[in-house]
Amino acid sequence: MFDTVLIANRGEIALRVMRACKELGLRCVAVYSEADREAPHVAYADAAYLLGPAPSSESYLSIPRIIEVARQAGAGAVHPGYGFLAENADFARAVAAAGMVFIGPPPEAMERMGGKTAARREATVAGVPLVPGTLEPLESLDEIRRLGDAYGYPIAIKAVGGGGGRGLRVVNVPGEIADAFASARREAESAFKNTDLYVEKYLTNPRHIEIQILADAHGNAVAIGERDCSVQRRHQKLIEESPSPALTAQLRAEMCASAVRLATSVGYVGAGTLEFLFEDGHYYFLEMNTRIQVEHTVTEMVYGVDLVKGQIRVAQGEVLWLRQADMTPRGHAIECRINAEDSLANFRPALGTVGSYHEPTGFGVRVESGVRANYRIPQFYDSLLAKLITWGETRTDAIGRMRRALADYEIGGVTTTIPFHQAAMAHPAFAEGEISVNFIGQHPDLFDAARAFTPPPTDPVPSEEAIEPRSITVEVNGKRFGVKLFGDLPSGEGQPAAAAAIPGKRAPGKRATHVASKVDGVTSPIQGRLAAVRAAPGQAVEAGQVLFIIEAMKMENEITAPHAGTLNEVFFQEGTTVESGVVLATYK
Ligand code: MV4
Repeated sequence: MFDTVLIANRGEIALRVMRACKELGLRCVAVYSEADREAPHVAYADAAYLLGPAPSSESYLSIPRIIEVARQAGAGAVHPGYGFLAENADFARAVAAAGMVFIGPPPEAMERMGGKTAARREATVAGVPLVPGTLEPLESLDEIRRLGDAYGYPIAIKAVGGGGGRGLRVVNVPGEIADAFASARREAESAFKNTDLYVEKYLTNPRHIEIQILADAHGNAVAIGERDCSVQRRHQKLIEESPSPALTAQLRAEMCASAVRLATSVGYVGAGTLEFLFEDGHYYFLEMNTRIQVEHTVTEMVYGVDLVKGQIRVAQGEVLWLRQADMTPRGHAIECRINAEDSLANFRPALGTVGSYHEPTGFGVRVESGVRANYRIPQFYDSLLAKLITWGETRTDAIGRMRRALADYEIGGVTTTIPFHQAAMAHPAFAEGEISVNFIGQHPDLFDAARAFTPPPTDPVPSEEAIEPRSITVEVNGKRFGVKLFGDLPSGEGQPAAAAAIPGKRAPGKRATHVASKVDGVTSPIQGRLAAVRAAPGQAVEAGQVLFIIEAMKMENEITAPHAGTLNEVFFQEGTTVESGVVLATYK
């Protein structure tokens, strides 16, 4: 199977995936845009590659470049995270065509659940309840009028290619149909290049409840409970929790069984989420997200399952190790999304540099962060800085812990959603579990409370002075290297004597980067591909013994031990491309 995973993403999810890889003994390769050179996910990886000059999302969306880097890095698998290419069937196919494993569902399953009406047809076949509505694209305004009469108003006109509320129009009376239809079509055309529309009965005050599933490649699947994600603003979720305050054990079991039936019937493999609306004790399938989601963390806390490791393990072909009967919730978990946004200005994105930064800690507190102290937030990506998750024996306990953790969270220099969350956690309706997709709109007093929680603005803390030895970062042919400098560069002319580097491993205090002159090791004199590695940590070697073979310009070059001794670390695997001057191995 694979031993190296390329993570085609950034921010907190890239770090989350890399932690899972490391725990499974897998090497992780990061990719980054120019805007992300200083990003934490780059420093945490075992190796990191520059994708290209585009600072925007473009870099992370370039399928050919990511495949090229994966090859170059010797990756055997690619994890897409969420967003970017995670639900792109062409990307999954390109990864497979390059001989690598896509850590996600088969592209066919992605496509079967991709279109909204296609997913509705699959749900019908699997016997999963749907909001009353059409299964095929609409033909005429008359058809919509007939449907409105049949379901009763309001009705929703939705785009087949839709998502995030785009292409959704609510129709309250028949007279609004023509305009709503035209406007939904225009939005669908520009947003998804697909003008197909369909109609559903519109539920006016539903909850958003979703079911997590994990399926293996052998036809087994489990549902790992639900998440209530009702608290959202403009289709951006802000607070998620598990279990839902609205579900009984009976309804949970029914929804879980529905989700497993639907996932298995489309040949789903990996982690996935089935979204439902929930109103008046009834649940209705909406759509499926064929990826790991931001809020997977609350499920992990309550069910004791590592979902990202789960994704990797089923991608390795493992038979599912979880049994549905064991999937019972324990306690309660809540996630607050910590965004760089001003909740008092309509959640407008806030730019800036994180100055001081202190995460809350203690029992039942989890932080999944993509930032650090003295970090300039690139403006090109979404505003999610971190996720704060608390667990408690009860929902009340989890809320109390969240209030404490939010108060302990210090993020200097940027406006965040922390005051909004403090207000939400203190709100009596939230305490009662009285939430729906309209929660924020129904409680304008949330913003008065958030104002009271807003700290006075802080100045960004200037970056710390570099401490001795000096660490610098160099990029060679688009590959990132950490170089540790002892002493000064010779002034003016030329380079320091054979400055050597190894990629990645940049955890503070245990850096594995060295200058050749100070290192007792084996250095590569050339750039090329490691055709053979005949060295292992702890191995006794003799002077002149061949330790590596590097293929360069179609020639094989033997790299030998400079003296007898015992090897300490060997930094590269066969197939890796190494640069000239890189330390390949060290002596004890
Ligand atoms: C609905 C609905 C009520 N009835 N469909 C909005 C985004 C899209 N993914 C589904 N959405 C909705 N579809 C029917 N038939 C209400 C919403 C909705 C919503 C759904 C989930 C989470 C937040 C929401 C906020 C507003 C509206």
